[in-house]
Amino acid sequence: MALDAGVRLFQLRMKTSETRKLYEMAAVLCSLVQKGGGTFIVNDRVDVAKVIGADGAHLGQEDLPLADARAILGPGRLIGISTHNLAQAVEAEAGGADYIGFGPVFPTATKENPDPVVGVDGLREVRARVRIPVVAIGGITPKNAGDVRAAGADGIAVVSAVLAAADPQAAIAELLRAIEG
Ligand code: TZP
Ligand code: MG
Repeated sequence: MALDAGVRLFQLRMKTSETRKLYEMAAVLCSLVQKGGGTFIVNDRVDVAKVIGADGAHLGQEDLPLADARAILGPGRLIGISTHNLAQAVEAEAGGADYIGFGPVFPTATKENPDPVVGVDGLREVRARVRIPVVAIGGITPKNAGDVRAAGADGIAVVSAVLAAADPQAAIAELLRAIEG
């Protein structure tokens, strides 16, 4: 559904599943997304990303260190790093991250114990200080996505704006309009 609606970058985030269940879900979704021309990233689990042939893995500040993840995955795959302040963003780029997530830009109810809200000003500052793509995350909706794009985000990552929408495809279309327009 999301592929059909125009989403091109997917991250599988399954925080509480058994490894086998995560692995099976990741394998199915990876194949679906890649066949549809999308890019598929696995959150947290470098091992799962590697064995299923995902395009990359996404790591938070409490996950495997970037250099070790790179050693496991090799140079040909993407590694994204979640960052929540300028110092983390600069460090991730220096360490060879392919992109950073940055946020939460706005308050979010999706993440347990989120870091402090960085706001669009925090986003603008980080965008000016790193070269790699910056994917904004946290509380992004069709209403504020235009401001996020205007602050320089290269992409937006959303959970509830799509998953809690009455019409998820319409929500995706609105989000795409907001960042393309
Ligand atoms: N990291 C920072 S905010 C967030 C994560 C995983 C959750 C984003 O979810 P939502 O529903 O789009 O605010
Ligand atoms: Mg993580």
